Amino acid sequence: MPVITKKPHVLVVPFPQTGHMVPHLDLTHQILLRGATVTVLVTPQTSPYLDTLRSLHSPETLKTLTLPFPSHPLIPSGVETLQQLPLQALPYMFEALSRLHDPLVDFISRQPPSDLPDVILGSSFLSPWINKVADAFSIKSICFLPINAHSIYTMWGQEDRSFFDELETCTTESYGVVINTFYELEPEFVESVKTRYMTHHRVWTVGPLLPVKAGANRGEQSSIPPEKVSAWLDSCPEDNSVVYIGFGSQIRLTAEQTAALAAALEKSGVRFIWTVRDAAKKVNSVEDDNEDVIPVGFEERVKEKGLVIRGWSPQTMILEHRAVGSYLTHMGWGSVLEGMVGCVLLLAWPMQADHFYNTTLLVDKLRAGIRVGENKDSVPDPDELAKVLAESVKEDLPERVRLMKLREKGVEAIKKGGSSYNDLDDLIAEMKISKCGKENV
Ligand code: AWU
Repeated sequence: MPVITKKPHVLVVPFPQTGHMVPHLDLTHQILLRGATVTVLVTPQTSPYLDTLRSLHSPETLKTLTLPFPSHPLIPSGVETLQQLPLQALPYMFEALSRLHDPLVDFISRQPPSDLPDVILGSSFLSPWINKVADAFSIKSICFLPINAHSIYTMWGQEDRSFFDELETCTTESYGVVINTFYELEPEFVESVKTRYMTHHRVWTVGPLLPVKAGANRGEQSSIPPEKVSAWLDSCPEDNSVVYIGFGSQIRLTAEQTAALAAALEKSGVRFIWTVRDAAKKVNSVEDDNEDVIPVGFEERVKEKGLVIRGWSPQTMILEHRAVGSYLTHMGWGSVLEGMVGCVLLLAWPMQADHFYNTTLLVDKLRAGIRVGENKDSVPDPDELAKVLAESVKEDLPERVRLMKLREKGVEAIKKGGSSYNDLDDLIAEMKISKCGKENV
């Protein structure tokens, strides 16, 4: 007879990269609202990600376990997140994080029975060692995926599975998976993940995961006071007249791409906000040293039309503002969902990883976006891009209409009684049942 744990104690182990941590902590907020007690494993540099959650939940229900980041010969000391490194450093990050296994097992072993976690909710698809920690204490390891079902289906269906093989294995070996998507967006792919890969139905679709607090920092402090950005947007008289340009936390454009984009913005005449990653934040950059360099004189020439934010922008606030009508994006999944919820037209310039799968889903299959760039090496033609930018802020584009319909389904999914809301309830119910029926207090 399974034992019901009244308030499950969930150990959350996020992957230290903004695009993974932000939705993972949005999910953590949802399970805290449903009565769970949570301990989040961080290292010193990722502990600030919890500040917004700490302002919303008591230290009795939201606890922090801070462990030192394990050193690695190919990761400069002081670096603890992937966005500070080029994507090529991912294997080194895997190796470093796997050395959290022993200190985490040691920490759990020293807890009184009443403080033992009942379940781990981790990024085991990028940290296989998490499943091993769960096995050591005979508790469930539930894997959180900040990507969508179509990406999972595509990655695991590929011929060359060298990179994905281990990711798939440790995900399918977990007790179940939580996906930041909504069933109505991609039913055929959600069903495939259930039947073809997980071979069970412990697949919970809980998205779109929204910011826990409107206007809160997501990942880093905004480089410009958010109120200054919103005042700039408030000064734009027409709704949907502004293009937002942002490429997430991992991508930096080359100087050539930056110049082409600047030329297109100038030619288009559109109003815009452009977030340019702070090159100084990158460690051991393997990219062009003069990356992300805004052409001299550009900002002066466009100062009546555009706002350049160097570093980090209050992205969700921007995307939700009435003045913003389109979003030139790298198609990182969290940003795509934020653009959809913000009712903006997606202008897709996929760069790496799942960005291509997200573009196939949204642009090619659902026809709810427009492709404007090919990959991280392509350089757009300024004249062609200028035309697309000018066109993108017209309200009647068919792609925008289709995106709005998807948005309605996503908003319904997270409302009480919706598919994502119900899956969150089911997830909590599953967390309350211990894996082997042992007595949980
Ligand atoms: P986003 O989904 O854009 O993630 P990335 O930063 O691109 O990182 C994984 O996310 C993908 O699978 C990977 O391919 C990779 C990864 N933000 C902000 O508030 N201000 C800024 O200036 C820039 C970003 C926020 C943004 C979003 C998050 C980035 C899932 O793409 O609002 O919440 O940072 O998410």
